[in-house]
Amino acid sequence: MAGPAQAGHQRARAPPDRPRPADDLVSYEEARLAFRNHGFHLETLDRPITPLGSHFLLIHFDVPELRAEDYAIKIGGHVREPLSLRLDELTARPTVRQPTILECAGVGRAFLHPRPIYVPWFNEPMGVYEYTGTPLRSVLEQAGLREGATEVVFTGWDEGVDLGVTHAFERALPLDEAMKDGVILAWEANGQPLLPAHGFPLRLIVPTWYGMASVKWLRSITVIDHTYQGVQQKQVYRFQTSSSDLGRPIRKKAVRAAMKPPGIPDLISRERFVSRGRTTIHGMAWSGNGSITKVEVSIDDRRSWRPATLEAPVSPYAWTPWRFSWDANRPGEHMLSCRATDSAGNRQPRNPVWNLQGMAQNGAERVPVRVR
Ligand SMILES: Nc1nc2c(c(=O)[nH]1)N[C@H]1C(S)=C(S)[C@@H](COP(=O)(O)O)O[C@H]1N2
Ligand SMILES: [Mo]
Repeated sequence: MAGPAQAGHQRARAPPDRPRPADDLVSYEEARLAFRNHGFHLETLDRPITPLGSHFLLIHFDVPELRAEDYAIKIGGHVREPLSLRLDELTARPTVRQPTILECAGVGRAFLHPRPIYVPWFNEPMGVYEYTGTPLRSVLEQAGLREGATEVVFTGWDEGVDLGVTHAFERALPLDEAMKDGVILAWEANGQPLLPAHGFPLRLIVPTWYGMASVKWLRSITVIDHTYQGVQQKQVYRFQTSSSDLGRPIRKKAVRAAMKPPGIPDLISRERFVSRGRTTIHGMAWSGNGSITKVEVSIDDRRSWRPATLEAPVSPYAWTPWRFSWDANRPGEHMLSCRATDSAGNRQPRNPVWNLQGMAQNGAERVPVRVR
């Protein structure tokens, strides 16, 4: 497993053979977390919908064992009429099918040094499943929001210990975010019941926020009239520049473009081999703060940039496909990169931006390719 920052890229320049034993190993804990929480299969990045099983996974504690037959979710708190809805009652409600991009806020953590010991993602914690579900807004409206309601808390069935605190995985959304179009209670992905690891039988989907907001294995939804103070909100998922900096909460996905690695891989280094000649590079781009207005590609390690061609996303909540024609006529090493700009004017930085928890990194991706 490659180490921090650019170590993976340096190793990629070694001869394409089994390398010497690594001296830049990630920790034992990180390796174990990486097995439980696998990444997106980048070779599927030219498909608008990610095949089941090729989407990334992030499970904080254990996958709870839940049965569809006796499942019901409670909606209560600061509402006029608390509800309990069974799965068959949920699926009888107005239903939408919605391809939606999910991305973990820990993206790019492995590029940072020093970094916290947690899932050592590079650029692969993302995916687009086509979710089937019902809009959250109509469920909240049925329960009837009472005067003074400010936030909505989503509680999962999974429980564990983080920062010494025993808790169920739980996150809150401000009321206006919870009421937005696209926020759904989902029971299917790609036309099949959610896989157990992805939240069976019911999960929340919040399209514009990083993945932690999309609570899986939903147990209850509670409307509150104050500011939620749970561990996963107030301590974890903050962009901090030092341990004394309280930081700002991580919320919406930063703009990012990802490239389907061209050609074929070397088994160990994952370096790519491409035959000489013209080759089309495919990728996807997305942002939690608007639509994608531009994607650029660099073939000289981010010195110069040329525009890629954009295609329409299959849903306003999915990613935007892009492609770029590369005349790979010079044999040898090349460093390819891509970067996106969104409709709010945000553009990816050239390099990762360090922060204490290793969150929301969106520096332009670097993909080493050997032309032969
Ligand atoms: N109940 C519960 N919901 C959860 C999590 C969790 O551990 N427990 N992980 C969150 C995080 S951090 C992410 S990135 C997404 C991952 O969703 P996926 O595993 O379906 O890709 O689920 C979110 N919802
Ligand atoms: Mo995440």
